[in-house]
Amino acid sequence: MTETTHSAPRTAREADPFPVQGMDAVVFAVGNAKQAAHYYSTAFGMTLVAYRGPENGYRETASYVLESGAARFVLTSVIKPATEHGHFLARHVAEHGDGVIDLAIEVPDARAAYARAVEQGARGLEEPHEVSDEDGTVVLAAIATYGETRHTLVERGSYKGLYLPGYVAAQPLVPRREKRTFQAIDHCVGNVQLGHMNEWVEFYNKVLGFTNMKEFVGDDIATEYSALMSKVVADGTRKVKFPINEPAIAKKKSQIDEYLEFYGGPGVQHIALATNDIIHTVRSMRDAGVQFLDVPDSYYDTLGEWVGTTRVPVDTLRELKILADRDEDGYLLQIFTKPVQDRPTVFFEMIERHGSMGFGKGNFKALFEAIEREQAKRGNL
Ligand code: TYF
Ligand code: FE
Repeated sequence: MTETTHSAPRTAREADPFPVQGMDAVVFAVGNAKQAAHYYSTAFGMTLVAYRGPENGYRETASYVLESGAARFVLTSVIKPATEHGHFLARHVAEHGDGVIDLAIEVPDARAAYARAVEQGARGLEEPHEVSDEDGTVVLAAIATYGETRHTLVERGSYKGLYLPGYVAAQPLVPRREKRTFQAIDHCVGNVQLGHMNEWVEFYNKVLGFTNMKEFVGDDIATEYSALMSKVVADGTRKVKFPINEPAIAKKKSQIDEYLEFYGGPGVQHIALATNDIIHTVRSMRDAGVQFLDVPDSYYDTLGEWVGTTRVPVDTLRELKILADRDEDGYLLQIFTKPVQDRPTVFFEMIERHGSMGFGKGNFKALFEAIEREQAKRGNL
């Protein structure tokens, strides 16, 4: 049901044209960063570590830096627009609602990365420049990607600060959890307009030297039940993975069209967060009031037959509505939140991988039917 192409990860001996160290941060522009910081602390178990705002001389914006293991979120709100950036943030939130403005990537050499990206056709947004404080120097540059989203290229070198120059240490908003809810960013998914998926896949191929992963949603699934097409690009080490979706014309209105309509254009659809204990993750998030997509009982009646045994008994998966999938490399457990703001736009996935490098293609039918039930409730199907 999905087609297979072969593009294995690069071996160490092959030079990577665009070496990356991993995701640096997911930066959100939101209407109320103070309250969002509280939500990601209490509901996602993240820890506030740094802050920048009026109290330390930045009167235009407030930014909260939260971490969970290697994952970093930055939540930014405009307080009173003064510069071009402040006006951009204000307009971004007005047009798109809460959303992701930046998928920042850590690179060993931001100048080289920027030069190569622009030479390969990327639109430059910020020329490489140094920012410094008493903890050292960071080199930043930025390029545009789909919609109004950007990739800031962050070269940390030996910088010792908590995030970036200008940020000060902040105390956690709630007591630190005994155990993290999640450990890392697994993948970040973009939604683009009908007919543009391949353009953006080629953009990542050419500009960032990313290669296509074998899993994708082709025409067959698109017309049968998903109403979307999807391909995945990743860096040479597979640390940064970016699936790109576009709507497909099917019997029903595509969930991607719903997103594009309510976000007001292309943008980040979901962030997948890696956990090593999805049972703990889902229990603690559900206890804190996070809502997940519902999965019908019938899914679990046949699950054991095709997925085999996993770390978690089927009854527990059923109780928590966790999905499971298996491929030639292993298996994965995953679950999807409902959209986390009133607009049916950004949501999260929690994923526990055991060998599988896939994205849960065995679950696409059950998942897309669950999303469609939510679309129908909103009157958008
Ligand atoms: O990232 C993925 O590919 C999976 C599956 O609208 C998926 O999480 C794909 C499209 C979509 C929701 C989930
Ligand atoms: Fe995903």
